[in-house]
Amino acid sequence: FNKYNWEDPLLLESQLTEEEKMVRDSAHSYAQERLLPRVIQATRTENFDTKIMREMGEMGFLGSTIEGYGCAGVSHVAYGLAAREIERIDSGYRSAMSVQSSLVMHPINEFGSQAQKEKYLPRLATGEIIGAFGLTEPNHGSDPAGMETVARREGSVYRVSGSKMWITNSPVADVFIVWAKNTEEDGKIRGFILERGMKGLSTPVIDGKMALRASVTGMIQMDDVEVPVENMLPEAAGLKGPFSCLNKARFGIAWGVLGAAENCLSVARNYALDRKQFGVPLARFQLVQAKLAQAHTDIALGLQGCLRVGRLMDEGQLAIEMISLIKRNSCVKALEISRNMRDILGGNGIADEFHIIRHLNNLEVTNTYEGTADIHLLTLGRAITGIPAFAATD
Ligand code: TGC
Ligand code: FAD
Repeated sequence: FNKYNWEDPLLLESQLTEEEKMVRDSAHSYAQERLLPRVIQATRTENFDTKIMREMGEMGFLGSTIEGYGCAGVSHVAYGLAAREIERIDSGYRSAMSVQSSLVMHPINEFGSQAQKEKYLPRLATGEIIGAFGLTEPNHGSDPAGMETVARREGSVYRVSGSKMWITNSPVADVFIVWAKNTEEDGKIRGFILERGMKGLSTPVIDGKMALRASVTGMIQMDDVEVPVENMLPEAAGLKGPFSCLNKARFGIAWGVLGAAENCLSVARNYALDRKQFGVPLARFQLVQAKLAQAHTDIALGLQGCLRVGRLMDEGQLAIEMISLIKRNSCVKALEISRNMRDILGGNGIADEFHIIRHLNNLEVTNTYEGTADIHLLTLGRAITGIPAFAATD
């Protein structure tokens, strides 16, 4: 038998290509050298440094799976590995990368006109402009089909009215992918590209978040915003449009949160080896080892699941339920791991300098956004039974 390598228990490294390792290594160095020194202060002051978008652009992390338009054109596995390294520092930084890449650049690349691609993608890829994605509304989170935002055609423009809530990066964004019901033409949900400066558009900050404080979150309020017809995404009709963006972003979250969990495990392991109680290191106690071993197991198996789904995406073999399976599994397990690792640090577990409490709070959000853990359970339940159980009328 080979010697067990607890730092790479299922030999993930041997399953990656040279290009994937290169992307992972450069994301690791960037995150450790540039993001880690900023994160505690950013969290204390609830501040997102927009320079981070340009730095990520320089590193080739924005829209990295897209071919052309200045994008890197790497595999989905490479995208996942980068998300894991960024989220090892903070979920908020991975959110910024996810939204720009999967929720703004992907819909423009997938559903946009050639003119839209040429106008927006190169500047989004460098981080020169920042994007936001507006699906959730004050009255509609898990059920976006009920959205109240409307787009009414009037000659060469659409008039868009409504409000979007809990929108990552909206207060600092230059462009907004907004999903609205096109009430007067086909009644379908359509995507529109709005730009800062359009009359009737405002993006107030949502203050006082106790989680994801290094990320800025706000609303998108639209009061009869005049949007040129050429700003509608021509190839997206119905909920399939926004949902297919979510597949990509949820995939990145599934990888990312395991990076946060790995950081919690690493901090707790070092602490348990150093800290003595009853005359021995905490790591000597079976109950502490059990927590570490469970976390280690969940991370190892979770990463293998993410890798498998990434390979299937790259081979064009994805079923959407696979994303629900890994997004929910990773988020639920990472949250539980962060709670158990925080416990190992006792009182120090709530101090921000040890990082775990910040991850724990962030992982409450990752469990909620992009489909709550229970919504993903119901997606899997529907696949298993053939019976949708989302609404009382289903
Ligand atoms: P349902 O009837 O199931 O589907 C409607 C249409 O959409 C298609 N579809 C999908 N297409 C692609 N990918 C998917 N994952 C898809 N899921 C469904 C489906 O085939 C159907 O197409 P068609 O042609 O038949 O019309 O829809 P439903 O209304 O019953 O809803 C089902 C449910 C509850 C699972 C869904 O609404 C849902 O996922 N709700 C959760 C909402 C959510 O995830 N919101 C996320 C907002 S964005 C965000 O949180 C960003 S955080 C960013 C960050 O900071 O990182
Ligand atoms: P609700 O839908 O009201 O759900 C509340 C509870 O009810 C949950 O536990 C849920 O699981 C449960 N529930 C709901 N329906 C059912 C059901 N059928 N069966 C069983 N249980 C159910 N959205 C965007 O569009 N863009 C963004 O950039 C974005 N960024 C975000 C950033 C942050 C920090 C946060 C917190 C949220 C963000 N969101 C964003 C919104 C996010 O996607 C929603 O919060 C999420 O989809 C849940 O919607 P909700 O908050 O309205 O909760």
